Amino acid sequence: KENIFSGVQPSGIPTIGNYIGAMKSFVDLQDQYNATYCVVNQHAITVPQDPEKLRKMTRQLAALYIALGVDPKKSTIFVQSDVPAHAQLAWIIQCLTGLGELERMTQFKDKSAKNETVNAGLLTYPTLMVGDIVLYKAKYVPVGEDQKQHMELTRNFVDRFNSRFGGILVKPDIITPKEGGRIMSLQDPTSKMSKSDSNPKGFISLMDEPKTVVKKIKSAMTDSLGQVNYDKENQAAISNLLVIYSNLSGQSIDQLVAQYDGKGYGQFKTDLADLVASFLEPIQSKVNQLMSSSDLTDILSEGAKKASQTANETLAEIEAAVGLRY
Ligand code: AQP
Repeated sequence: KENIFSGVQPSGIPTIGNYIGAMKSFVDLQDQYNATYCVVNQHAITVPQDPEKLRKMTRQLAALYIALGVDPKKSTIFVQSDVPAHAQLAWIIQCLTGLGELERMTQFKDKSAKNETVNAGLLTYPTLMVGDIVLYKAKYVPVGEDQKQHMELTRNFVDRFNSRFGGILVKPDIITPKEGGRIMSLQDPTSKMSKSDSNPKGFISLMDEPKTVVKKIKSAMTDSLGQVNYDKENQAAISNLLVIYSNLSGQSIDQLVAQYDGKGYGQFKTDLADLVASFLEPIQSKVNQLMSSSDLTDILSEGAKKASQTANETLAEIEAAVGLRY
């Protein structure tokens, strides 16, 4: 089986955007591949985090992986800071990456524009991500479209490293969903849905209560055309809602457009809100149950053990190749 790796930052509660763009694939791909899924808490501290919240969100995110269907018997689930090889390798990668390359990353540009103080970690974030992926020799990385640029950087790094130090590393390919690789904000269809959006009406978090889901979907932006259509250019907001509907229901966008022909937005939004709320309900009760049991701690320590083994082997190979073992 080929290896896949991915991770989510505990920088907030994941949104349905994170689910549709990435976490849904975690579940769908785990039978076919040797899967490793990480809670990337070291990435999360590239912007300020409250320690108490970060601790809770780290556990909650791991519980969400499992509640969504990632099976710890099939896949390795662990927390990044439990495996020191990630930070160790990131240092080496930083020393092999040009400053200009990192300064060009759009995520760095966006996030540094939003934050008053910019720390060095926000700039070097992609080198930690490159390390995450290469440590597990991942052939595929299921992520949303916003990660395309970081994935290109990873691929370029692997090429450079392999030609300079010998072909040790695996060059990874991105896996993004056909529809849903970029779910947009409910309040602004030109910006990406983000778990750290300061306006909570822009996103639906996976832990939102049913009545919050209903409120957020009812107040989601639409347009004045009043016709449920898939037209990203002229009806971006309703097209985004259609993508969410289609991903959660398994119905195609064409089917949905036909189903709501002549029905207007009211019925469409009511049905979508019901769908989202009933999708989330069993997931949330599973998360709450896991959070209060010791099983989660056991799963994460078992996961860290397994991940460390692979990660330490790769790190040793890399250190030997660059001359750090003597
Ligand atoms: N809007 C989105 N649509 C589809 N996929 C998305 N992803 C993020 N936003 C969307 C994918 O979710 C995975 C986890 O993301 P992350 O935690 O690494 O951080 P991010 O990409 O920066 O996502 P957010 O939600 O915008 O987080 P914050 O607000 O903390 O920066 C990734 O695979 C990502 O592509």
